[in-house]
Amino acid sequence: MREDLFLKDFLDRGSLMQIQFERLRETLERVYTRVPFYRRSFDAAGVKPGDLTCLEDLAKFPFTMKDDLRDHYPFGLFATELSDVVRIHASSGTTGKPTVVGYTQEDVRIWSEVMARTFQCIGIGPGDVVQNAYGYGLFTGGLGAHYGLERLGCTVIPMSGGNTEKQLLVMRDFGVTAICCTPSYFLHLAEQAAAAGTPISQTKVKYGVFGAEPWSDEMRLRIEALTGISAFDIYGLSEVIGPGVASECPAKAGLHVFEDHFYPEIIDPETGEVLPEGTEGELVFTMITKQALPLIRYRTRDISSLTSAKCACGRTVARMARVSHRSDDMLIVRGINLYPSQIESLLLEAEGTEPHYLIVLTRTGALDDLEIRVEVNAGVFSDEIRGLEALRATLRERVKSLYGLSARITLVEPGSIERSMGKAKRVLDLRDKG
Ligand code: DLL
Repeated sequence: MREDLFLKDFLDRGSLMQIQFERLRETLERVYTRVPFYRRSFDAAGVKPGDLTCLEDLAKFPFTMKDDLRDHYPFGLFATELSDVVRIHASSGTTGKPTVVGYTQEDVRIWSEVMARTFQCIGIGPGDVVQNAYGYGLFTGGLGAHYGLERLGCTVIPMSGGNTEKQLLVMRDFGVTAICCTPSYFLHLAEQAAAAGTPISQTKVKYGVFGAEPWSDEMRLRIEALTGISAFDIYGLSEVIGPGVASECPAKAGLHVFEDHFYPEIIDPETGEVLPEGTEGELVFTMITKQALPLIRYRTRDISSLTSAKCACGRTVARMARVSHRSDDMLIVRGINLYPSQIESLLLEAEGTEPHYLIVLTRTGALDDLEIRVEVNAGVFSDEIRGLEALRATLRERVKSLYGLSARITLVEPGSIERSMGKAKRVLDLRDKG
């Protein structure tokens, strides 16, 4: 029989919304009395916690931005005493100080619960041997997945990231059935395993639990074809809790949001207006059970959409579309907007390419130059010049027809683009320095 914990994903929407409303009202009261920043921001917006009479009223409340966390670095937005905080994590931004988050004992319990629900949603359970190759440390991936796996009763191997040879040894010798890491690191593991003559398809690994970075459907197909595993997308961010915000199920038709803890909205990133279901926009979360750091209407910058239609798996919680990009990872090249994820799909649709690429932006005078470096498989690479030239021309044309931009396509040897143990780096923007 399914444990009570998991029944939470199958509640009727009316009961779920009642739970959300009660938790939300309590949270608004709590932050208003305990966090000076929220008292000021609610007062400035002319709203009081009591103004929430239905879930939609949340739209009257102000947003929280990443800068608000930075401005109150490190613990200024905590709603509990530091002595009640049992864990600190942080995510390193691209610039400056890290974003610091904290958890009470109860927050850690909830985090373990939502991560257990994540794995259960995928089909992982007791009896599975899970290699956890998300980084342990300030990054939330390692410990978040670890606690969820133990809560569920799986056998967890706390590998952390890196040390590829040992990862492959453990995978084989310990009979690993599921692995957790970034999709880009898994690709690296798969390539190294194949090169060593012991491909992952010959191990017991069935499930890949991948997240922490954007990855396309084409990337999923490549991973599955290469290794024979089933690849699942999981989503989360430190500010909300870490991993455990949303997860795919075997239907792979969007990610189930654990809505009894995280209330999602989609807004227009320009106007801040709440958008109707099914419309693409920026994801915003309000944490309705967090104790140490409950953020109200936190703007993630991640672009997605929501549906509350029941899933084929029977779950009734809302689903978010896979996050293919962030509102702030858009590249503007000669005035044209492009996203690394679109380039990834375009490259991987072509035959002969490998799922490793780097977008390099430079500037000559006033003009931006776009170079796309992509690895090609060994067959193509050793092919006659004519074959390479034809692939280069195909890719150049595809970029041209999609964006109207001329890109320099550089086909490089397999294995020559730097691999990452965690989040992959896809863009090298040298324009400001040049
Ligand atoms: O990456 C938490 C996590 C760990 C999620 C392990 C999944 C697995 P941060 O380091 O704070 O937290 O980065 C959060 O990563 O706002 C997204 O932009 C991106 N991201 C996370 N998961 C996905 C995903 C962790 N499945 C930021 N698809 C988020 C696309 C993702 N982007």
